[in-house]
Amino acid sequence: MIDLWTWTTPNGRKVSILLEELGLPYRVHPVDITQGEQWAPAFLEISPNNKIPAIRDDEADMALMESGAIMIYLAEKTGRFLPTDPEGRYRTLEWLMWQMGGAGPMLGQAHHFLQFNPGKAPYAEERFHQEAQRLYDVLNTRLAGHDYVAGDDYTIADMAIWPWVSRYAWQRIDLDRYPHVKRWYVAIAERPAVQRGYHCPNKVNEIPLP
Ligand SMILES: N[C@@H](CCC(=O)N[C@@H](CS)C(=O)NCC(=O)O)C(=O)O
Repeated sequence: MIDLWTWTTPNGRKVSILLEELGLPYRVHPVDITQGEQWAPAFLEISPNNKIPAIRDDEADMALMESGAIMIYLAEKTGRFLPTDPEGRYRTLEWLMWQMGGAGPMLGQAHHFLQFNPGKAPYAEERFHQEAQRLYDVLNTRLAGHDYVAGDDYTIADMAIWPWVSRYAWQRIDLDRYPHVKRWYVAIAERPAVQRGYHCPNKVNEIPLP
């Protein structure tokens, strides 16, 4: 059995979507990060960086934090959603790292300044809005020539990026300006496993659709 500590955020949803796609049984432990539950000593034992998501896999006696590492772990455990041929494998890891090191942190800052603190820091609003648009341009160009970010197959890289794109409204992004991203986003939103994983640990809103 896998235990998942999570909350209704893009980083949390990446892992619940993957667990749903894999059909693995898992127990959910909600960590309400708006109430400081990420600082509880028991949670810090599993996630020393005080952030969700984190998992524990009893079968392997393995606890992990960091969504990218968790996704690689689950994909390798099951042999799914991380191709084994070099082109597929490294293209998947490349786009997973793009999300972890670029899209996630930058779009997170866009949420902070554009959605939650508008008017307080015009420079930061402009900087992170421009960076958001640049990232959507990069993704749109990639998806112009491929069904999914790593190529022909749906992989953990798509599952990592998609929940961040689902917050396009918070980022002041008009998906009509990125038609390939829009096509990819809507197709993934239609997957039943994505819909179940999105509403973990609870339902706060419908999946946004353009
Ligand atoms: N690089 C980490 C980032 C995780 C992260 O930023 N989690 C946020 C929610 S999306 C969190 O737990 N924030 C609580 C806090 O910062 O105290 C990952 O991908 O797992």
